[in-house]
Amino acid sequence: MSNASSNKFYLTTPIYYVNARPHIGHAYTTIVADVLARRHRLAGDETFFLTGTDEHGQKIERSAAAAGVPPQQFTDQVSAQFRTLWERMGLTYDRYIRTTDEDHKRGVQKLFTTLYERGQIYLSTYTGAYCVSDEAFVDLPVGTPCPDCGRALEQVTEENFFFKLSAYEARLIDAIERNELLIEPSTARNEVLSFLRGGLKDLSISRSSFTWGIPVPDAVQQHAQATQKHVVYVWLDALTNYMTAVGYGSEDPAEQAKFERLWPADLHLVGKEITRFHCVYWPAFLMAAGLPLPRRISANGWLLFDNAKMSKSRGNVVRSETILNAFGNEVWARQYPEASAAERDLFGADVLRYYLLREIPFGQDGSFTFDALVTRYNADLANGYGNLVSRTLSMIEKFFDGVVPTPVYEETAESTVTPDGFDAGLLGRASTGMTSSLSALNETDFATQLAEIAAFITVTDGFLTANAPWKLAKDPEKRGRLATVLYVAAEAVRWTTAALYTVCPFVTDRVWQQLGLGSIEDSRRNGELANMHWAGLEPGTKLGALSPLFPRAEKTLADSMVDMENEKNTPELTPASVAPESANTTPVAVDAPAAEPASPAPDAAPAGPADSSPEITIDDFVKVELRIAQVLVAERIPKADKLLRLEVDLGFEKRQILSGIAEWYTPEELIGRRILVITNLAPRKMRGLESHGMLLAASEEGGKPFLATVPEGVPVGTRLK
Ligand code: ME8
Repeated sequence: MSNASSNKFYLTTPIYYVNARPHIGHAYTTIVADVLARRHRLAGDETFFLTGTDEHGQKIERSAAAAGVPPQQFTDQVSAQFRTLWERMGLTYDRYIRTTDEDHKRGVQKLFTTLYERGQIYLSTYTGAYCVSDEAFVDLPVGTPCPDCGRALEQVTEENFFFKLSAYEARLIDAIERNELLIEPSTARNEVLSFLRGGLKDLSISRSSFTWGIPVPDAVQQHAQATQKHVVYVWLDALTNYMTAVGYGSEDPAEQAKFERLWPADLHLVGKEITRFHCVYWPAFLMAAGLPLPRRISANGWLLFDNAKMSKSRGNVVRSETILNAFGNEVWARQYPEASAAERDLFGADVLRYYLLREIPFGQDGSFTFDALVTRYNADLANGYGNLVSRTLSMIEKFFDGVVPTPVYEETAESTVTPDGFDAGLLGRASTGMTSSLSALNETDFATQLAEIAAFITVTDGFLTANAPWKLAKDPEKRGRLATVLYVAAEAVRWTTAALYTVCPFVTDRVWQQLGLGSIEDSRRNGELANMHWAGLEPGTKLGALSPLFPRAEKTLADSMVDMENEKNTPELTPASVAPESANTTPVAVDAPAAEPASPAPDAAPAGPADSSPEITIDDFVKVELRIAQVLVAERIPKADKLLRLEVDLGFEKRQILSGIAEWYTPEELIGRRILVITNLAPRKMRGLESHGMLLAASEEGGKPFLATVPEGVPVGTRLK
């Protein structure tokens, strides 16, 4: 392990959109940042870890409108959900920035003015396509699906300020090729380079058709003779958070000094879908403003659930809260019923942290499953680490009254417990695998590092089994060897614990206390963790009170987590309230071209004769996700007489749905109407357009479908069960 250094290390996560609540995809990047921040602190670096929320733009404005609250109130609520969750999880960020913070707004205005004054911005008119979901201008025809997210591109014709992005192509390529701007993994770097080689167009960096954003400074608007009021393009606003969070734009000398010290950022952690914004736009803005570029941008892959990217738009998300609650309440609190809520959460957070980093090779996509989470917990933490800790420490308790024994080296040639014998095995591994795990500050290959630790645990277990201390204890002649075996095992536990500290800060602290070493945070602060050397454990150390650390998780825990996820979506409606308008008809999902009958909710079945649908269980029914939606856009599709293209708002996102109701409903009567939608059908393409969902209606064979009605006052997005 390298000695304490005095470098600074400034790292960031993306700032998350507040149009929906956090899920474990957001937690993933933030956990990686937390692990790296802890490592740098451990090494003595002046570490600054930034996270926060991205709160402006059309998408957020629309979500707030759909929720029926003013945007500021809406963003306050959702931003607080992210922050509360990060606190429950014990994430050690140094600042939680919100793009609605005053100092951020000032900094963005300063950057905009600087770019304008340096001749990097001009006023013009943009006509073309915009993807509201990605908040991105797209060079494709309006109405076609966005190449990134598949949602329909919208028409925008606006007076905009433009940034001279096209002037930066060669300079960006150069910076990346010379590794002045490091991009990882190489797949992301190659993609960015090929995007750049394809040529760059100037970029619109203001919007004038809505108001929820940071105003372009008046002086700039006047000087440019803008005819509209402009707000700063949300990505320019958002990216600038990395500087405003550490003092850019402040008049306060202390803040200015902070910026001088911390900028440029050493690492931007991002998900792979936003590398272009970070590796093309962001460095170009900085070059244009004469500011240093971030040193490194590292893209994580996607967490997949049911083989698709976990995302709020697909609705296939898993909440971190489910894992905290399940492991906190059903595993930790079963062992420790008195445990505080904070302790339960931190235990659950450790399990999630370990699982995500161990299971998914960083940079690649990886599937999340509840079964794998439980299996991994039981295998690596309960049986592996937990078992090693408990068998080692309880034998020291039993055979040496809870005091770490003094090793005695025996010289017999056949003994496994000679200095040569065990040093070559355990110490050798400790000083290679474990040391690399502890000191690899810039390494993000967490899965390999954790596999090395798991391998070390296996070797130590094998060492204990081979030397059978419980047998040695029966022979007073073997007291010296017993002391040696248990000392070596305890030292191995200490190393393992130090190596796991950044990934599992809560449980490693407990082990540290049981080893008699006090708080692991104190050991981190006083440099002990950064200066590990073999045989550093003092013989004579009195162990702390022993108690189990990783109660086994039952296999059924995976099912309870699935149930918890479903309960999160508990409807605020009773099934009866969704009864169709016409009582003697069967509810059907109206889709195009052929409508497939959907099974009715058991309690909501109409009074008419039972139809021939096979009986289903409640488990079958809960698989269908029904939600209240509001129609935002409805239009006919050329050359498709029966089809309407709808854009509906689900509260947490907008969807495009094609529906075969054009013969019965005009677009005008649908716009603004609240309807019921089946939201978890896999998307499919019709007439080259994606349809993602079905409308629920009642209809007799071949007759007019009556769209199911929704009671007033129930928010858009509410789920029905
Ligand atoms: O893009 N797998 O915000 P966002 C892995 N506001 N990581 C995931 C993930 C998944 N399934 N889902 C989300 C934005 N993430 C902008 C960023 S930065 C100046 C502005 C993580 O709420 C991942 O880090 O859509 C991804 O890039 C980020 O959350 C996107 O969060």
